Amino acid sequence: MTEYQPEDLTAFENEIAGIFAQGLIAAPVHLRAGREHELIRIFRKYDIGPDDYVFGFWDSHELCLLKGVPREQVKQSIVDGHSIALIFPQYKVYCSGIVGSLMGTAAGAAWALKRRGKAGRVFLFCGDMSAETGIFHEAVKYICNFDLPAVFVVSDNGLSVMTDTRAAWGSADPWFKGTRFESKIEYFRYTNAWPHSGLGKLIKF
Ligand SMILES: Cc1ncc(C[n+]2csc(CCOP(=O)(O)OP(=O)(O)O)c2C)c(N)n1
Repeated sequence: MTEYQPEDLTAFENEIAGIFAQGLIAAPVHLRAGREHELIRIFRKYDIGPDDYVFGFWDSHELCLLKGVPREQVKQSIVDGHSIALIFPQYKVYCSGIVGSLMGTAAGAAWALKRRGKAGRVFLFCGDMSAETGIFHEAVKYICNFDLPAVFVVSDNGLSVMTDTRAAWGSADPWFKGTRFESKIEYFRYTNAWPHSGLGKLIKF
């Protein structure tokens, strides 16, 4: 069970922001603030532990910490330029900077776990626009229909970079609201206190 508190996650992002502001990270960094309680709630609800797989995207600093990757290791990987696609195989954490790239992989991992009778579940964390992609729909349909050990977690900040997700799709709610697919989806809304990427000002390296 994770012992992280919301303020620990906030402090980590603030520390990374400080390092990035000094021009010491020559790569994109995506910071998040405002969803700490929700992420901790979900990690505790499912008691996500060493046997479980976590798939994430460009905004996964908090996920790595909550999954148990040592704080200094996460920090070093970010400083080394890997913030956008953090990968720690020994902790079963796999992230990608490509929209829609991991939903099929996550469904496949869940299928393999079930078929081999292995312990562990799959948790995929993505944003609201990512959740509107075709591959998200296909993968959720698959994990639902075969009752695979997987949960897709949607952190809805209402935006895709600077585009209003709901306006783009002409719907006030995500496509899965009120459908049977909700049984495999955790969904919450939040407002990100950081810009989509970076600090909102030009950083010189
Ligand atoms: C295939 C692909 N197209 C475009 C991008 C650029 N891009 C990065 S994040 C993003 C928005 C995704 O929005 P959402 O899923 O809601 O994520 P969040 O706002 O939570 O970061 C886009 C379009 C990308 N990384 N990959």
